[in-house]
Amino acid sequence: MFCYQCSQTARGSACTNAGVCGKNATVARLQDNLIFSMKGISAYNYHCKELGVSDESVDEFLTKGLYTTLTNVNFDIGDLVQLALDSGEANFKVMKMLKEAHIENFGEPVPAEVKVGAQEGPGILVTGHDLKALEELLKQCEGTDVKVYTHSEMLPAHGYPELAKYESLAGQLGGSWIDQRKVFADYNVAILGTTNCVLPPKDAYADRLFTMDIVKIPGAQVIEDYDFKPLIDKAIELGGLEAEELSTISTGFGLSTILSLAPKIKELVLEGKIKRFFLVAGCDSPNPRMSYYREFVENVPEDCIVLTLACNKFRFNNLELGDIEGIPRLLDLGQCNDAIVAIELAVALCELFEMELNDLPLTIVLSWMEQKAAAILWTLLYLGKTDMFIGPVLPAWANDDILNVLVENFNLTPISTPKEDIKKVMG
Ligand code: SF4
Ligand code: SF3
Repeated sequence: MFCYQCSQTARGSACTNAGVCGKNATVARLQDNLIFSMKGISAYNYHCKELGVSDESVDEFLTKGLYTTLTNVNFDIGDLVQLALDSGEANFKVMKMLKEAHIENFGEPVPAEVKVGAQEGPGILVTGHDLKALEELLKQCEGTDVKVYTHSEMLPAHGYPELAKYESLAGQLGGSWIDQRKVFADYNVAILGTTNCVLPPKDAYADRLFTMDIVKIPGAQVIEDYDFKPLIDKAIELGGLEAEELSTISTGFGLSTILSLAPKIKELVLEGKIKRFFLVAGCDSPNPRMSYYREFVENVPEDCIVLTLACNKFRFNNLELGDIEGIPRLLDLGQCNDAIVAIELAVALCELFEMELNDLPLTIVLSWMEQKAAAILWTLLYLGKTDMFIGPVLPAWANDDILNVLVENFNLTPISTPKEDIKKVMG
């Protein structure tokens, strides 16, 4: 444990073995876990509020959860596990609310083939999750020849009809957040960071990096009140990119699109032509073990479908997986907050096959990096999903006591090797 939140803290520096107040290590870690999960919920809740929607019960949960972690309030090992599951419920509500707000504002996503690579002319590269920011920027780029490119978690924007309608939305540059220092340096464009996972800039692009609103990074200029003029002016001042050879990647598989395929999917499952669905999803990180996820997808049997969301998709979304009688074998459902789409899809599959969630031929293989992934993990646990794989490393705040609970109650399994894990699942 590591706690230095009150003046009683050991040696005036930190309680690391046990709290002077009586808090034990497992309680401290469960409190940390709760705070991490609430940070994730707050990120999504913030975007909901930007789009004008809120849910009193989510706000109440955040207040209660934070109060619980105050000094000498709650040392119960059972209560804090329940609160973690409650955080999963609050995150379920907030992801659902955000999805509905996205659909209300930008339409429901439809499959899109996105051009990857530079096109001729001045450009702006937008990274992060904030679709409202992207929409405002696209509006303000109208009448200019500036091309707007997405990066990392902004890729799914191309699937939303009310964003894709803007001519300036040109394509995608780079992959997940981890390549930003190279991609931002390589392309001479103005850059906008809308949410988390923006790194302090390298000199090569510091003068053309902008953030906005709550996102502030040393060395970057801040856009206020959605006034993107300084960003657009910078893009024009920088001059044009040279066109390079383009490739494409697909995104935008919304719930309605997939449900329209439900009769065909049912037929293929009953005929044994689709054996299993894998949701391979989560964060990307520079950990060398992240190569697991590409290798996993490469080795998924040909009679299985891979669903994905969030930024670990860039590990494998350039693979050509083909289709099973017209059903694409790789379906990108969107951003990390679109985990709600995967959940709604799982519920629909339960109805389609008249099965319980854990009896579905669906295996979830997660990677986590930051606190939104922690909130999503707790959502899946709150829904009772068992037998999930998690990597590339186990959460450091979970000690043996906490891991035992997760293993015994949910059979949450650390990733091993792709081939061994696939064998375990497929039998
Ligand atoms: Fe130590 Fe307890 Fe104070 Fe934390 S709250 S610093 S564990 S005495
Ligand atoms: Fe990625 Fe940060 Fe987690 Fe939104 S952008 S999934 S890491």
